[in-house]
Amino acid sequence: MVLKTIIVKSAYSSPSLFMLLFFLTLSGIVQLKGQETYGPVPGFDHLAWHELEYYAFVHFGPNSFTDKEWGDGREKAEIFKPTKLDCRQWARTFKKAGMKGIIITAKHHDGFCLYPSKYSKHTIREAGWKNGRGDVLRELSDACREYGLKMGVYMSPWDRNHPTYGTPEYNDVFADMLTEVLTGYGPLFEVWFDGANGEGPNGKKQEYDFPRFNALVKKHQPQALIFSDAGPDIRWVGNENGIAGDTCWYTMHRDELFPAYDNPSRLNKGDEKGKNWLPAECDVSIRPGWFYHASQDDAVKTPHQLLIIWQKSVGRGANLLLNIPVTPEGLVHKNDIRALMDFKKLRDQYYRRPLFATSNLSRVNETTYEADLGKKTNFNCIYVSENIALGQKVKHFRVLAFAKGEWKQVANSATMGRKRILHFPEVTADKIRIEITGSLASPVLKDIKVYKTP
Ligand code: FUL
Repeated sequence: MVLKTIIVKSAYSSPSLFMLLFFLTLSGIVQLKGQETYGPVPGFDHLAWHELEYYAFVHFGPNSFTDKEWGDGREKAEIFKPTKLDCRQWARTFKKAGMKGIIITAKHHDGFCLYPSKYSKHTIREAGWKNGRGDVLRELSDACREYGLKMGVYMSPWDRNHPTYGTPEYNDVFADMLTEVLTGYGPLFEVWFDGANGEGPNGKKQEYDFPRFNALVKKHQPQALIFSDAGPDIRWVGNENGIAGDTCWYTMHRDELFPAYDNPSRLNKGDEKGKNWLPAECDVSIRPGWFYHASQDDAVKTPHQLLIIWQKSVGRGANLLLNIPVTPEGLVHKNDIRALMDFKKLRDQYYRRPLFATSNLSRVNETTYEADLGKKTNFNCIYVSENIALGQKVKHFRVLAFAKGEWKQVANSATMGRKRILHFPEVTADKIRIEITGSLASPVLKDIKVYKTP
């Protein structure tokens, strides 16, 4: 809401006034002319989350030993016996790959807890690993701290082992298990609730008490964002291929969503009229399965396949959660390491060295921005970004290049968001324009970068 619109020129010459203005602007108390917010806007935690862009998912548990994707909860705990578990190797690898965090399956559908939960008899303690004193979450939390990565947890409410599953008592059990995870391992950036809801050991399904689970997250980890089919903070992108919609709004009506919400195409696109900031996260596995299977060692996605996924997720303004299943030994497999590193090299080759970059675009009019490249430049790719702190406004836009004395369209696109990467046939030009052809409110572009990619 605009309380007051002011322009304080002198603030820029006084550091303390500038800081005050900066704070008031961020907090929405003061808005500069032309910088009005529109619709829902992201808070600090969402803005920080958007900046993460790319982080790892790790599926690990009894399934890694039984060659299954879904354990039925009757697996003997002792099968979980990693001989070389090294969370520092995971963290080192993911850090080098340019990832910003790790989300681990603390508990999958088989109910097995990778930490010694007091509320279950199907945990790493019963596995006897490290004489019953092992705790993968503890090791991962230490490794994340050491390597400066954020940590998140995946918790499956569906539990095919717990005897109370399918009764109201189970919601207490799950709330207690969740509290252990929320209070025992330092700050978490994301809590990932899997919406799957099948039968438990007594053949009954559970009615999950998500409001209670969400409240626990907000109580113990107020900065953590909650992912589930229904948000409340991050939405599923509607597929497990890691692909965001070409049109991708950060907004949706949270009230319309519910666990197991079955409208993938709406989740994929979002809703330009949405009342809530509910951005999409693209989850996908580097292998065909979520868990490790030796038979898939040669089916690791190639760096080029990963690049295409990147362009269709991060390049459309969403976040990419890439799953790397660790081996039964407890390590990231060498084929996955190679793919991650080569993918990083490829990304650097493509997007590390822009030929031109500016956050100081001149405005030709209300809807057209221009940048002078300074010299004739040969390029085939552009990155554009709008200031999402003011809300997401751009519905569609086109890119024009000034070549041979005239403006020529080189690309057009749906929504812009915090990052839009567009590739097009090579062009040589010394000026470019971004023309906003549809916008929910006065658009505010943040920056652009121009590239020549391989
Ligand atoms: C799904 C699960 O059923 C899969 O096993 C996997 O964990 C995937 C990320 O979410 O709902």
